[in-house]
Amino acid sequence: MKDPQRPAYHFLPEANWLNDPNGLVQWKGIYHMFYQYNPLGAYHYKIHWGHATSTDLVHWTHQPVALSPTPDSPDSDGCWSGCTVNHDGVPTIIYTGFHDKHEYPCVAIGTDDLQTLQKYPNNPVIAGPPSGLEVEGFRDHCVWREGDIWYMIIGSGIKGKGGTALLYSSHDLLSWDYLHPLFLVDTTAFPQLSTAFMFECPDFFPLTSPDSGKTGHVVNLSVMDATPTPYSAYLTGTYSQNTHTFNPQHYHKLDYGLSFYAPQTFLDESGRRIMFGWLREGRTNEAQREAGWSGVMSIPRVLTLRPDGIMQQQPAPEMEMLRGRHMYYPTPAGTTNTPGDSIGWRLDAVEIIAEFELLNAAETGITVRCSADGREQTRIFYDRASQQLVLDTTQSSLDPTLTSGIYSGPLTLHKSENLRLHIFVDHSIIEVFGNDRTCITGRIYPTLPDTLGINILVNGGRSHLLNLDIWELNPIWNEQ
Ligand code: DQQ
Repeated sequence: MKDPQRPAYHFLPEANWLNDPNGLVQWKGIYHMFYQYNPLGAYHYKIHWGHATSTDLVHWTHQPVALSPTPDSPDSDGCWSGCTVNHDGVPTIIYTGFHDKHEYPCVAIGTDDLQTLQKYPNNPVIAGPPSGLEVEGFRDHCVWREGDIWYMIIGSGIKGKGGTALLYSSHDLLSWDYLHPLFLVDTTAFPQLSTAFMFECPDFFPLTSPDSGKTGHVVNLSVMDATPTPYSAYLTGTYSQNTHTFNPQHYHKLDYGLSFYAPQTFLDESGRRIMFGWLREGRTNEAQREAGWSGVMSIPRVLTLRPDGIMQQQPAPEMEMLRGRHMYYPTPAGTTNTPGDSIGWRLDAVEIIAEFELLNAAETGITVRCSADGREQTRIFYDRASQQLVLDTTQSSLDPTLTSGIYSGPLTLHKSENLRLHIFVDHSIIEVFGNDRTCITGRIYPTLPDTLGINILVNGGRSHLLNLDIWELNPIWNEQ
C-alpha cells in the first residue's frame, strides 16, 4: 500500500536512513549527491555514503553505496560527513572517519564517473585535533583552494571559547598543517551563539550580491548549543586572504523550523551556489523504523547575498520542471478575502506562490493540508504585529506522538514590499520561503484521508490577495 507520508518529489533513498548531504558536486555535467546512509534500517548506525546522480538537479537515479566503514580502520564505526573537490582533474573526497568514539579526517579518491571511491591507504590524514587545544568534536570538512594551496575547515568547538571551525592548509590534500580557528564568535555581538559549544558541518564560501555585485563571505553552521535540538544558522561577513580569518558581521538562522539541518552547498558548473539540507523527521524513532525510511533531502536552494547581509534562498528554477496542473485563483483588484476561503483543490504534492498586499489583517497567509472538518490543518502566515513569518504545525495531525510547534522567523518587509509566500507541500513535508529570505521547514503527518485542502488565511482585519498560483507537482521517480 502507498505510504501517504512518503514524499514524492523530495529526494530520499528507496528505504532506510538518510541524514546529511555529502560530497555535493557537478562533475562533467552530472550532479552527484552523496548522503549519510544506514543500509540496515531507518536509524542512525554505522553510517555509509549513499549515492545518487542527476542530470537536471531534480530527477535522481540511485547508485550503489559509495563508501562503507572498513573494519579495524579509522572509519570502522562510520563514514561521516565530508566534501568533494577537484584536485587537478581527480575527484577527491575528504570525510570524517568515526572509530571508537574518535573522529579522523580521511581521504578517498574517486574514479572519473564517481562510481568508485578508493580510500587512501594511509588514512587518517590528520592524527587528531591540534595539540594544546581542548576541543569539542573534530568532524565534517569544507575544502577550497587559493592559488596552489588547499585550505580546509573542520567543525569543532574550543572549551571555554565556543563553537568554531579549525583551519588547516595543504599542498596535496594528504599532508595538512594546522593554522588557527577560522573565526571565534564574539558573543557580545552574537548573543544567539553564546551557548554554542560545537559547530557541525561548517561550510565556508564567497557569495555575491546580484544587486551590488559585491562579494562577501558566508559560513553555514549546524549549531550545537544549550537548546535541545541542533539547528542550522549562518554568519555573513568578510574574509581576509592575508590573515585567513573570517570576520562575521551578521547572524541569521538558515531555517526557522526544526527539520532543516546539516546543509551543504556546492558551486555548479554555471557558477550558482546551491544548497541541500537534511530534513529530519518529526515522529518517534519507533514510527520511523516501522515506516522503513527516515530522512529526506530538501529541495535545492540557490543562494545569493543581499546588501543587508541576509542570504537570499530561492528554490532552484529547475523545480519548475515538476509543475503539472496549474490553478490560478482570480482576485479582482480591490477585493479582500474572507477568512477560510477555500481554493477548491485538494492536494498533498503541490507548489503554491501567494502574493498579498498587507492591509490591516493581523495574520495573512495560507493553510494547507486541511481536513474538511478543520480538525487537521497546517497554518502558514505572516504575523503583522511581530513581523514574523510563522509555520504552525500544532494542528497538523491528530497523532499526539508527533513533534509539533509554532515556528517563526523575522521577516521585515520594507514599505512597498508585498508578502510573497512560496510554499512546497510534499506529503509530510512543508518548505516555506518567505520573500525568498526567511525559510521555515516543518514535518507533518496528517492522519485523516481528506486532509488535503488549501485555504486562504486572513484573520483580524483585511489583506488583499494579489496573486495565487498553485501547481500540482509530479513525482521525481518514474515508478510512482
Ligand atoms: N552527521 C554526521 C556528522 C555530522 C552530523 C554523522 C550532522 O559528520 O556532524 O552522521 O548531522
